[in-house]
Amino acid sequence: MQKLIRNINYLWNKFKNDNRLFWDELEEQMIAGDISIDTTAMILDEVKKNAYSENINDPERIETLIKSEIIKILEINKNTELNIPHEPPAVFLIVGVNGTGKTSSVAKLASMFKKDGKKVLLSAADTYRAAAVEQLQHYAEKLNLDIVYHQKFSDPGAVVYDSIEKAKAKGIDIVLIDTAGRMQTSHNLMEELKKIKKVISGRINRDADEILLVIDSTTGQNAKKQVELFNKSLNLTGIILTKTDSTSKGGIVITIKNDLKVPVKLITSGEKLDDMSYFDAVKFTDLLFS
Ligand SMILES: Nc1nc2c(ncn2[C@@H]2O[C@H](COP(=O)(O)OP(=O)(O)O)[C@@H](O)[C@H]2O)c(=O)[nH]1
Ligand SMILES: [Mg+2]
Repeated sequence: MQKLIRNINYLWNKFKNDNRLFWDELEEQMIAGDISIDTTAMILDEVKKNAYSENINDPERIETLIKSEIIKILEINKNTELNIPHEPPAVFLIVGVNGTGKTSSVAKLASMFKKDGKKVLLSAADTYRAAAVEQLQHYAEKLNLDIVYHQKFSDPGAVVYDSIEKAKAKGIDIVLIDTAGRMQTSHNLMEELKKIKKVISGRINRDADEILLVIDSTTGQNAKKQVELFNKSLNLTGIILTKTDSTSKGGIVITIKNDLKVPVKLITSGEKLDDMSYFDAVKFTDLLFS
């Protein structure tokens, strides 16, 4: 990940005689790091207030103040736990735009649960590309897991129906549903996903236990639009933030949390199966500043 604020010491010295320029530069860097304008202003207002009232004259302590404001935001209603009901199977729906990392996140989740001793079933509801099913089959083989798939272009709702029925019959603990990310229009995609959601609630008499949107951390401010769009149609329970090992700007997490109130529950940091972890506000903020 890219460092959120570069060279705070240098800036401090450069703008020694003009405080305003120093703060302006910080603001610019934070916005460039994908923190929204409003949230950046909120953070810096608080930081300035504290810096003045405590008479802080040290750029490193100002950085610490920014860090603690960010942690504060990320820890509000922190809810990274995945919802696993008492009565199996738990059903997790994984959604998101193409290429964000849905299928690989399904595999990483599966690997995580398998290590916990859970019985996992993969559901290949991205029926729009043959390669998508093959990719999931490959993971199922690698992890030695059950998988339900149909033919290309078949109804994804039917795949989900069969998956949940099979899970019930075989005493599966968790069903992980991989979905398509692209269709002719986002309207079609949302309608398709809503249909899948209905199939799920029809089978388990409750909503899907998790509806997780996969967001590629390198997409920048567009990620905010994706969260808004999917959340409006599907009522997300959380977000999986992928590719944090790349040169992404982590500020988008703060925007999602503060502006949209959807919790980031998991992050991935590489292509290996164990490159997934629960989101940790303090660790993540450390990463933003290191
Ligand atoms: N470096 C890196 N690559 C990732 C990560 N997560 C996913 N990818 C890669 O992103 C690409 C798209 O992933 P995929 O799961 O097929 O996306 P999908 O289209 O949403 O199903 C693949 O090449 C993945 O290996 C990550 O955390 N770090
Ligand atoms: Mg996929």
